[in-house]
Amino acid sequence: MKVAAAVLLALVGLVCVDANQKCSGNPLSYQGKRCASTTWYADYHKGACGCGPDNNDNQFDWNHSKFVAAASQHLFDPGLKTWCGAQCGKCVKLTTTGGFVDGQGSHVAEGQSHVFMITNLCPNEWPNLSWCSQSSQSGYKNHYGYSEHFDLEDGAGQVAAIGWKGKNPEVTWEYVNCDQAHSADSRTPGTRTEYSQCFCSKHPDGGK
Ligand SMILES: *[C@@H]1O[C@H](CO)[C@@H](O)[C@H](O)[C@H]1NC(C)=O
Ligand SMILES: CC(=O)N[C@H]1CO[C@H](CO)[C@@H](O)[C@@H]1O
Repeated sequence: MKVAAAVLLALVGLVCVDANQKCSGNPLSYQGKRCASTTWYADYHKGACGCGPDNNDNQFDWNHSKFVAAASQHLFDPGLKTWCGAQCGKCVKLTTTGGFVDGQGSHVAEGQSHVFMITNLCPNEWPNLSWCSQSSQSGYKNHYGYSEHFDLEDGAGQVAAIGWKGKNPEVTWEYVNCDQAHSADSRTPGTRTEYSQCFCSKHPDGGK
């Protein structure tokens, strides 16, 4: 009986640690795909891919209102560039796992997919340290164990409209073709229609 009780307690303990996170393993994954954490933000700056006019820090309208995201540093640029990162203008399909981080979000039904273009960096610095602190010192994980993070722009309520705002759903992520995604859902920017306007599409080395 004692052994059974101990086993039961151990199992309950295991289940409770990450009760609401569906991803597991190292790196965290779910059904064979890599996992990431998500949050939302809204700002009026053109961001680290230069998606605004050359002469000021405004955004293009689409950079404010479409499905765009700030990626954590190692994803944004493996060489740790903070401007015109290698992944500027790439698109990621995010699919909810049904999981979330305890105390940092709430349940979103599993299997909802939307495609976001990377147009910004979520830097590894205050106030972004809990979500975007992946570095060699942290074992390339943020505080909640994820190797990648996407901060989703909600400048026009587009994250609220899909029911993700403030719920910060855990997702799986994979690269997809932006233009195909844009054809299927114009809330995803296209590379020819939209990303081609960004400074970093014209000067991928940052114009130096
Ligand atoms: C990162 O910091 C900016 C402010 O500099 C804030 O708007 C944004 O919500 C933060 N994102 C995360 C994921 O911490
Ligand atoms: C809401 C918003 O940020 N709109 C800006 C989008 O970008 C254009 C072009 O820079 C600006 O004129 C808008 O103010």
